[in-house]
Amino acid sequence: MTAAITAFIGIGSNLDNPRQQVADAVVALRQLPQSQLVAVSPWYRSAPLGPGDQPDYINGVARIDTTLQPEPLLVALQDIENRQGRRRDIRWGPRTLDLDILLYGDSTIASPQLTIPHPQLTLRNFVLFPLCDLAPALQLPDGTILAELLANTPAAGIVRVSDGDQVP
Ligand code: A4P
Ligand code: MG
Repeated sequence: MTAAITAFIGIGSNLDNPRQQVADAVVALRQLPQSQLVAVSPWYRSAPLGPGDQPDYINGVARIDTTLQPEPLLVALQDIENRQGRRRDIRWGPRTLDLDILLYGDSTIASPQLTIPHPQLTLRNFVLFPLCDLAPALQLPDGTILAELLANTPAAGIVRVSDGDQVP
């Protein structure tokens, strides 16, 4: 039997009732094959990073333990995005649901489909805050200590809007 890998999934939405979108995403993540949803961070409201005049985002992070390999995991996440009405037109544009693989165990991956750790992870407070809520002692594959990164990350533009969801 393959040992399960701990992966962290970034969740974001800024269209069509974002609070409901992220709640629906959690329900879908619970049903991922070969995986167990272990924890969901508090939700944060964050100012949009990217083009134009778009609504604020709701962001959070989920921890799963999975025996899916990274590529099938990406396909399963994109399937959830599509089922929640995701359209892909503008890079960094508004979206009903965005699910990014932030970390997959200690793996470092650079393929045409996948870059892990997620390249923007260290630059985005709306990722670092919920990730640190879930895994305060985490080190990135290159040895960076998450808590040190967070200590140097301004909380500008983000507000915590809930406690963590209960995962039975
Ligand atoms: N891809 C490569 N690596 C990964 C990974 N680790 N996880 C590829 C997921 N996908 C990965 O993604 C485009 C391609 O990235 C995928 O086909 C996959 O093969 P996409 O989700 O279709 O397109 P996108 O989301 O427009 O681009 P990207 O680069 O994923 O955008 P980001 O970085 O996800 O940024 N502001 C706030 N406040 N909160 C947000 O959540 N999100 C974005 C989107 C912009 N501004 C935001 C937020
Ligand atoms: Mg994405």
